[in-house]
Amino acid sequence: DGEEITEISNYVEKKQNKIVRSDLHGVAKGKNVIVVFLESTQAFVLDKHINQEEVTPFLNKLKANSLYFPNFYHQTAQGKTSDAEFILDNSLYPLAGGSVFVRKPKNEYDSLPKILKRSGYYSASFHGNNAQFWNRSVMYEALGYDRFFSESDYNVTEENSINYGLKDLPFFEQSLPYLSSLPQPFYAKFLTLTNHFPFLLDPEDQLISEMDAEQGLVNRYFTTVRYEDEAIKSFFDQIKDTELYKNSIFVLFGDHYGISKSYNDELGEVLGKEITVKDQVELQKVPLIIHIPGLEGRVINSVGGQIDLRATIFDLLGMEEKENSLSFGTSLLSDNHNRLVVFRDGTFTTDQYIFTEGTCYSKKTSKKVKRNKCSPYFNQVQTELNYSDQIIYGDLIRFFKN
Ligand code: GP9
Ligand code: MN
Repeated sequence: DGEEITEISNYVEKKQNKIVRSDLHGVAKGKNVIVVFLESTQAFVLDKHINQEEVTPFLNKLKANSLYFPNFYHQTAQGKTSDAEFILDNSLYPLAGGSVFVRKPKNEYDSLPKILKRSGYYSASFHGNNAQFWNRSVMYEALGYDRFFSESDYNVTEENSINYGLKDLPFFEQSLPYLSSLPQPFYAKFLTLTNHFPFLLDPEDQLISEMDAEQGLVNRYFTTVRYEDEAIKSFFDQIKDTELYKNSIFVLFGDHYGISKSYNDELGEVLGKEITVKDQVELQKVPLIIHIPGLEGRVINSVGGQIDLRATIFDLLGMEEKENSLSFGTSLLSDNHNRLVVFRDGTFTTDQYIFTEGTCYSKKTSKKVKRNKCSPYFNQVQTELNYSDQIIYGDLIRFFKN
């Protein structure tokens, strides 16, 4: 095990040392970190109109006043939301099968809550579903959360819930008093819920008219995203009235896709193009918006994935990923090295190429290109996935002490 750890930590260190500090390093030092998971929200909903109506009017405005990352991908597998949580908190890859939350909750982790705790941060997660779903109540112990506000902490009724639980609007409304009472600085994670398959909505929550395409599910998706957008707007409206606003940064990101590839024909109709194998990878882009009150908006084009979120947050807080743990993310704020986004199935993308299903594609032309454009990355892709698996299956973090 000793050898294994040395090999992995050498790899991680080499990767981390390539990074050059951005001018944004430390701009949010000491601030609260509020992360909002945008359930099943893919990037194509941003700036999208359905029957001349904006699908995400609030997020569109917010991203103009925020750090906005248009080349950001989800990297989840079967563990869906729980994978997104795992990746964010640990900067490791999810497992190829099942959910780490369910399969490895007894491991030792050096997670975001734990690392931030060493800098005096309190941490809490907020979610309107029951505490046992995805084994959260158990896994959150291992991840070091101080408090989990779940279904039993909310007033959940027939009227204010749908599908998996509390609707997003009452969820944020009822969460705010809890949030205001947390010791500061804190890391708070909000998991939204309403925009979840099969995208059900009560008539009063339908704020735009449904599209009239072939598939009801695809039609409904845009209306539940519109509702989610409204809930986030109300959250911001409420928090802006409190002291918390200027003492916090807000990280909003999509946890995974909402429309699976079985609906590609219908989705293609809405997006006005036939969805190719290469497009299928591009559809895994999810929104990433980091709002820092007082900081001017900026588009950051770095190609990256959820595994890079933690390092990016550390960068803003003036901390460094490399001081911490065995992890694979690098800050998205510095775009001056060869960035690579690895997906669980071995698919990967750089700023120029996509490799999927055994074929290399140019992002610019969408055409197939020679394999040697992609082959220089093959090794790194397999190495990272293997190392990550070794860490999880071998419970290696328990041996890694800085
Ligand atoms: C359920 C919520 C949704 O608590 O996290 O889970 P998902 O199906 O998206 O993984
Ligand atoms: Mn989810």
